[in-house]
Amino acid sequence: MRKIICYSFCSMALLFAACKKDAATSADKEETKTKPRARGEMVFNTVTAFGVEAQGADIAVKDINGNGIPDIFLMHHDAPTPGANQFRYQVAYDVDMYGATTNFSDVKSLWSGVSSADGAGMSIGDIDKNGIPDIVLMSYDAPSSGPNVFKYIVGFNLNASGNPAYWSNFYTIPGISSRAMDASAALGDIDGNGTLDLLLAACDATGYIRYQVAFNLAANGQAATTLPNYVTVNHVAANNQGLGVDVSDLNGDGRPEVIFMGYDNPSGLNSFRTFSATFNTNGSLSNLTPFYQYTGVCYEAQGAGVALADIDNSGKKDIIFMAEDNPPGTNYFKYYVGFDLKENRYTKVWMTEEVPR
Ligand SMILES: [Ca+2]
Ligand SMILES: [Ca+2]
Ligand SMILES: [Ca+2]
Ligand SMILES: [Ca+2]
Repeated sequence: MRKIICYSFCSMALLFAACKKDAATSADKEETKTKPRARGEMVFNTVTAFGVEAQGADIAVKDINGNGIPDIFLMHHDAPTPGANQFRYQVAYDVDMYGATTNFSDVKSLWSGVSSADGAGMSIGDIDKNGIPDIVLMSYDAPSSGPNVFKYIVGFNLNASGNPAYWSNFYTIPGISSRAMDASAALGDIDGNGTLDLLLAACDATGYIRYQVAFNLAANGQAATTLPNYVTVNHVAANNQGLGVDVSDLNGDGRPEVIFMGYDNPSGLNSFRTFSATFNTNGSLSNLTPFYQYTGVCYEAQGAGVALADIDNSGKKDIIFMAEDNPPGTNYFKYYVGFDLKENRYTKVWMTEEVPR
């Protein structure tokens, strides 16, 4: 059984106490009327990762054991020296409102199809439309020369243990750069035709987030088409150590919103920086916002991810921020929940007010 340690970073809480106090406004009063949860509580979760070196990491949420309580998938793209790269993931079952649990699956491992990658991503959705969730694992293949490519594999029909009935072939989609600072993947029906599409994003070596869309995955996981060219979102950070992306209809109008997250790595504590937008059916973005920054969870990372899901069962989607901490020795997943995303009516930024910045 892997160990989970849930704790508040006392020093960090103190550090951010001042700005939190300033943020306590009438919105806080309004919230307390509608739900009993204590506001402003930051709970950082730490879970031991599955190796000492990663080339990408990601997080996803799905109730895989079907009991109505969210389960969290944590993925580490293992990059040993020497040895083949591997996707390794684990299910954290039935998490509480802060994303914490003591109940874990075993760790799954499979060859990731690459010997070197500049990032990795994971997403869960029912690609073959049989009512049973499927998992996509992607690495951003970084050959020694030439452009990178997104390379993904689908595990179809996950059981309650998180194991698929079978794996697809590997599929490749043209990349957005020759080098990158992490990559990520998210399933969503971007063109609105009822078949899942795969959003593939990477942060290039200069700090720009760019994406490609693999439209309409068939029952074997292969995409029908892609965008004619990749799309540039924006510059996120000159020194970036992680990228996350997730797609979800946050405002309930039937069109998917998207959040892109870069994990800025300045000299001190890292920060999560999010851009939000709405997808048009042609794969372009509307209402793309400037970045909005949240406190990070570590000083050095080898990948990061975000997931959009209602963790505290409030009826509103939350955002989970995760980075894979890279201290000397074993890595750790570190993550926390930002509750109840809300669109700022003026800036159009989808944000949670409960996390100090
Ligand atoms: Ca569950
Ligand atoms: Ca399925
Ligand atoms: Ca589609
Ligand atoms: Ca919520």
